[in-house]
Amino acid sequence: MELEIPKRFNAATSFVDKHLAEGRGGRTALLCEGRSWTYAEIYALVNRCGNGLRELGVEMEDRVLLALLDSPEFAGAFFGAIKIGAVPVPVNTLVKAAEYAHFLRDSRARVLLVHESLLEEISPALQGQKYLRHVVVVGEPGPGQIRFRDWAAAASPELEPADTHKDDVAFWLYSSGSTGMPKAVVHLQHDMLVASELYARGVLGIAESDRTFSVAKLFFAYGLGNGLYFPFHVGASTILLPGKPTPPKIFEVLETHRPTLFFAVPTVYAALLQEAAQALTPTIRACVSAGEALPGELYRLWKERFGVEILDGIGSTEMLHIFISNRLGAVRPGSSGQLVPSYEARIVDEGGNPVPVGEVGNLLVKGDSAAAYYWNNHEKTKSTMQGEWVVTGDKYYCDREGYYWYCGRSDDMLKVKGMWVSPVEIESTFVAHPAVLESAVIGLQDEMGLTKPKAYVVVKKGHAPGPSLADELLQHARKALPDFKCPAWVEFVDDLPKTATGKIRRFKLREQETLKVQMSPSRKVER
Ligand code: 3UK
Repeated sequence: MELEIPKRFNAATSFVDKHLAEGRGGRTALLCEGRSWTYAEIYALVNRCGNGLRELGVEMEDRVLLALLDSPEFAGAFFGAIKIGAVPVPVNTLVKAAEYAHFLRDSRARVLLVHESLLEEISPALQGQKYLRHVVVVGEPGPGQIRFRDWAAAASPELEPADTHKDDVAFWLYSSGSTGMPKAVVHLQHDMLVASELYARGVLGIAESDRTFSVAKLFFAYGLGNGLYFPFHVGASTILLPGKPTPPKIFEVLETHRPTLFFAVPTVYAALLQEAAQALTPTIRACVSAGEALPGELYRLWKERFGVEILDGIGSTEMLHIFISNRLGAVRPGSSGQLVPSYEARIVDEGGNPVPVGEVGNLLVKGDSAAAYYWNNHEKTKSTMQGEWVVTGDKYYCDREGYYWYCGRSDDMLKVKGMWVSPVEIESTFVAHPAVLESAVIGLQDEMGLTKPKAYVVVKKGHAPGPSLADELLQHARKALPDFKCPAWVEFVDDLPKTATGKIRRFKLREQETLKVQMSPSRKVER
C-alpha cells in the first residue's frame, strides 16, 4: 500500500483539526481523572499552547521539552508545538536530574513544560542552561516560572498551522544506548500518519468507536501511538492516567472507562494476573504487548483467565511503532508475529548476507515511519540507518509461515519493564560504592520469563560479602538509578570472566546462568 501524503503537511492538522472540519468536534477525544474533553476542546487547547509558545519566542524548528504526565496538557503541548512547526520533545518522567540536564542541553530547548510533581527532581538541571528561556509548570510554579493554566487561558484559541513539509522534523524522542546519555531520535511530520495507517488501522482495525487505554506512558514511542495519535487518527477516544499505573489502579480505570483496546508491556500483564479477584472489562476486544518479548506462557495464562488475546508485536523508537505483529485469531504464542504490511524485513549474518529460513541473524527493517537520524550522533546514525534499512540490534529468525521469533539482542542492552537498561550504567553505579572492586550486569529471566538485571560483584579487600552488603549496595543503587534499573539479584563472586584486554565477557556469565537453569530440577523448562 502506498500512502498518499501531500508535500505540504502538518501533523497537527491531520490528527486534530481534521476532526472539526469533518464534524467530529463534539465527540470525546480524551478522558482523564473523571473529566472528558471533546475534540473541539482539545483543538482549542492545542491552539492556545501553540500561540502561547509563540508568545514565549518559540519559532519553527525550535525544540520544546515536555516533562509531562499523561494528560490533556500533554496532548495540547505536543500538537500545539507541532502546529507552529516547533519540535516537541517528550521525555521520560522517571529519570534523575543528570538526565534532564542532558535533555535540556542536548536539545537546546527554549521552553520546558513540566508537571509540578517533577519540579523537585528537575530543578538542579535548570541551572546554567544556555538555551532555556522559560519554564511553564502544570500545577504550582516556582519563582520566575509560568503557570500553565494562566498561560494557556491568555492565549488565543485560534491558530493557523505552520506551512510545514511532510518531511519537516515534527518531534524527537530520546532513546538510551549502552554507553553515555540517551540520544534523540528525530521523527518527521509524516511518520505518525504512516504508523497509524499501517499498524493501528491495518492490524488493530482501529475505528472511531474505539476507546484506547495505554499503561505505557505517552513519553515512550509505544505509548505515544497507543494513547494519543492512534485514537486521534480516527476520532476515537483515549483514556489517560496521569499517575502511577499500579495493578489496582489499572483495574479501576478499566472498570470506570471500559476501553476497547488495551496496551501494556509484558511485566504489566504478569502483574495484572497476580490480582486474583479482578475481572477484565468485556469491552476489550484486543490487548497489545510490546517493549520486550511476551513469554508464550504469559499469553496462555492471560487468555485462559480473561478470554482475550494479547497481540505481541515488536516496535522501536527508531521505527516509531510496531512493524512485526501477531493478529487476532492467528497468534503464535512466544513469537513477535508476522510483518505489518508495507514494512519489509531482512535477517542477515555478520557479513550482511540473508540467512536461510529458520536461521538466526540480525534483523533489519524498512518502512516509511522510520526516523531520519539521531541528533548530533552521526556515527550512530551511519551504523543504524543504512539507506532505507534500519538496524534493530535484535537477533531473530523467521519460520516458514513468516512468523518472527525473538532470540535476544546483539548488544548487551536489556529491556526491563519495556524500558532500556544499560549494564554499563548499573556497573558504574556499583563500582562507585567504596566496597566494590568491580561488577558485571546481565539480564536474567524471572519465573515468568521476564528479564530483570542481575549484578555480579567482586568486593574490595577488607569488605565482607553477604546479605547485609547486598542490601547496602541495592540501597546505594536505588539512590542513583530509577527503580526499573535496580538489580533484582546480587551475587558476590571472586572474579569476573574477561577478555585478554580486560573487557568483561557478559556472555560467559549468561552461559553460566543457562547451565544453572538446565541443572536445577526445580527450574527445568517445560514444553
Ligand atoms: C525490543 C521487543 C521482543 C527490541 C517500542 C512498540 O520498545 C519499543 O521501542 P524501544 O526503542 O525499544 C526497541 C527494542 O525493544 N522489543 C520491543 N518490542 C519487542 N523485543 N519482542 C517485542 N515484542 O529489542 C527492540 O529493538 O524502547 C515498542 C512500539 C514502539 C516502540 N518504540
